[in-house]
Amino acid sequence: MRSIVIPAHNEADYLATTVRELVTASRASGDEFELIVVENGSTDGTLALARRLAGELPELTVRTLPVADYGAALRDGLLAACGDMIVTFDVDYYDLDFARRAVALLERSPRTAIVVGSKRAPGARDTRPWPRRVVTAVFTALVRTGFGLSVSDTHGMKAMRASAVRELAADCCFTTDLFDTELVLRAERAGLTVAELPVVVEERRPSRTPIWKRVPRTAVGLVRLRRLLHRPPVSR
Ligand SMILES: Nc1nc2c(ncn2[C@@H]2O[C@H](COP(=O)(O)OP(=O)(O)O)[C@@H](O)[C@H]2O)c(=O)[nH]1
Ligand SMILES: [Mg+2]
Repeated sequence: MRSIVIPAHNEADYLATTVRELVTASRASGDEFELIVVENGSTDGTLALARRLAGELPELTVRTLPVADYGAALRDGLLAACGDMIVTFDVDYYDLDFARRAVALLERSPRTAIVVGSKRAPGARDTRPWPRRVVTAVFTALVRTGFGLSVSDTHGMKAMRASAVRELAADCCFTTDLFDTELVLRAERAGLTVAELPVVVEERRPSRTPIWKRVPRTAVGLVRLRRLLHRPPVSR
């Protein structure tokens, strides 16, 4: 079975469209699937809406945590997922064709734990505004030089082998913006392969968190993550 995990925070305007589109397309594919929406800290009725949708759509499960935190929501969803393959999407950024290709890659390469949908791999097209592209480029460069990251991106859509990432996700200490990065680094340090596929990034709405807020928070987080993950990657 396949699980699709989507963190959701103040998504009353977009959630219903995304969920319905994903359920309709996944049903049409014929594969068994579940959709897990993990809400936390919303103030706009997202939770009530998600629960209403779950009443209509048997494949949808809604989970909720008290405090707004993207990484904590993603981690909760990964740990709750029942599928052997897990795909993570944003409410405003998803691509079922990426999911299909990434899961096929996981199925044919047993040592691969995670496939990242890379905004920076050759062949990718990132339509976000240039300041966000620059932040992504600098962030990835720092993680590649500072942590030995092998892929060209850690944020955004991913497909994962549940048996490989469950324990790693449970071990992750960082939530908010750095959960994805810690998870990918932990997979590499466990000697697992992290692969990437280029994606086209077309967000359905502009970013809601200004970069001037995100950059200092992420910089401090990276220093703390460096201290936590001081061991070098297992050589392959
Ligand atoms: N559960 C949860 N989800 C969040 C939180 N912040 C963002 N998200 C979700 O994470 C995804 C990406 O968020 P978005 O605001 O589009 O971030 P950006 O595109 O990186 O600026 C969306 O599905 C959001 O609803 C949060 O605090 N908690
Ligand atoms: Mg977004």
